[in-house]
Amino acid sequence: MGNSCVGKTSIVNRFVGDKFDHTHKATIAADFQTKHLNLHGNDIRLQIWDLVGMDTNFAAINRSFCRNASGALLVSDITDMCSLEDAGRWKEQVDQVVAMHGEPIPMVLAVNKVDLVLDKESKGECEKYQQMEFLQQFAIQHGFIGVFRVSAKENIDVANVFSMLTKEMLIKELREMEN
Ligand SMILES: Nc1nc2c(ncn2[C@@H]2O[C@H](COP(=O)(O)OP(=O)(O)OP(=O)(O)O)[C@@H](O)[C@H]2O)c(=O)[nH]1
Ligand SMILES: [Mg+2]
Repeated sequence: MGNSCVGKTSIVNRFVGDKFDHTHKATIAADFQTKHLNLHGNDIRLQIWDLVGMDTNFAAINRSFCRNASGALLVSDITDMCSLEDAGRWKEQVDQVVAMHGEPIPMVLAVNKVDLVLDKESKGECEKYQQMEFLQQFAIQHGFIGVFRVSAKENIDVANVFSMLTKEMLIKELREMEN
């Protein structure tokens, strides 16, 4: 989830099909793709829902898609501070509609398009809100289990975002099975 144009579809396409498209085709309502993973000997079929950008409000359609989710990836664009602030807001809204066994579902923050700031950063010209230290504080404050600066375009850390989220989802499932 995340604002429109932050790169949600691009992240899923990179992760599932290892491909990238420079053009923006707005997602209508929702798409989903599946990906098989093996994590620590566990065969996992991830069902990944790619929801419509939510600039205006947390639309009813997203609310219903979220209800059965066991984890969520919130995406922002590193060049757009509003999209980061909104990601914090969407997280609160997701917490209100979905809980697993009385607890919030694990959510990871992916700050996308990091390729666009790497040059600036090497010259020390990066904005504070684009830097990892700030983002880590932001993630802690908003209750994300982790934050990554990623690039769907350059394939930076995309797989790591999904592994972290999936591991946390798996831990929750296994803990629940033991109880
Ligand atoms: N430079 C750069 N551009 C990116 C990256 N990821 C996506 N883009 C571009 O950003 C634009 C929007 O990407 P989408 O993946 O369609 O964004 P979205 O969040 O799915 O958009 P909606 O479906 O409308 O909500 C496209 O032109 C992409 O090529 C990235 O990592 N780096
Ligand atoms: Mg899309």
